[in-house]
Amino acid sequence: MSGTRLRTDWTMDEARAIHARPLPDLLYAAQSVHRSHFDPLAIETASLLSIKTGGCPEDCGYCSQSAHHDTGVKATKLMDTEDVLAAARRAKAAGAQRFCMGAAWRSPKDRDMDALCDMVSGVRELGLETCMTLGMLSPAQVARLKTSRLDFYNHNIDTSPEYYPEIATTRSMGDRLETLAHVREGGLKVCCGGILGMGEDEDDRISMLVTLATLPAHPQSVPINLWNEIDNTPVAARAQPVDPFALVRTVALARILMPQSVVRLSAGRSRMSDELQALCFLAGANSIFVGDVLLTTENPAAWKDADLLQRLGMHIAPAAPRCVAQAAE
Ligand code: SAM
Ligand code: DTB
Ligand code: SF4
Repeated sequence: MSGTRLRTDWTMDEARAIHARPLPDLLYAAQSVHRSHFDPLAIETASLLSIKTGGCPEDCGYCSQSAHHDTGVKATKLMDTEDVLAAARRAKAAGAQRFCMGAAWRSPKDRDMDALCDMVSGVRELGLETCMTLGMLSPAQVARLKTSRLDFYNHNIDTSPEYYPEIATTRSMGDRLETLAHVREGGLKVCCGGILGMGEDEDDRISMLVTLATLPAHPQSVPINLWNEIDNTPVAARAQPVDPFALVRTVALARILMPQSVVRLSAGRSRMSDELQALCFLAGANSIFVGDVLLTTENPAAWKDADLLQRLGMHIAPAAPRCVAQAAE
């Protein structure tokens, strides 16, 4: 297996040219890159738990949990650590490899850090990889989470820098990039991707991926979400259906620009056909969320995912699918 040279100097013109290739050529190129870095039959599984739901002060126009939109999602307090650990045990028994804990915050309060660190170390002791997504972090907060053995931090750029001001005003792309720098420099693995279907155009999707692929280091995980429709949000008024082949092209471009990253087909799978998911796997997606719910919206039932992988002759990766080059490090 080879090393495709990792590049962090991709240009928009190069990315546009790859994205515009005839679909069979694009898929062939993406498969070739995928096979030179990963077992093409193995899919990583992550489970998601909302440890603090709703009432978020941010105004992200796509989100059910923003206090700015009347979406019917009830605000809760931070869950007790024991309840989080019980959910993690269930996720492990159901076959998840990574446990991702999400909070509807702009950033965590320092008074919550002890509980968050207990959650991380407890989940880690169960033998699961740990991921959190809590909003913006300071370098000191990153250091505390790292000491508790947090593996990944999820913080999405969500869309292109050009379209970002249309979807959120209480935070900027610059804020997101600053937290990503703290996370990267603090030694946590970065999970960072975005959402399709919020009314962005093709160039926005390409620009989002070029932004990720020209960070100082590629995110180790790249979630590609299809917007899960939430009524009464600003995005509901501007959302456009995504051509299934546009999703496949986005996944393939992510795979080619970031050859060693795990690409997760994230929100929106409940509305994807089996055939579309299979095409996304062929294009280089190699991770999914498992479990009936994401944070506040639905995800396919476990039996459906097991049935799909079995029919495709694919399987859940026995361990998180390390890129061959990373495994050697
Ligand atoms: N509050 C933290 C933050 O914004 O980083 C963490 C939780 S937030 C819900 C995590 C990510 O979920 C967002 O950045 C966005 O990419 C994704 N997301 C939120 N609502 C979504 C939806 N309706 N459909 C698809 N993805 C969504
Ligand atoms: C990511 O990119 N997708 C997940 C995870 N990171 C935190 C969140 C999806 C949320 C979908 C909408 C909801 O369930 O509220
Ligand atoms: Fe809050 Fe995160 Fe939702 Fe934005 S995406 S409103 S920060 S929970």
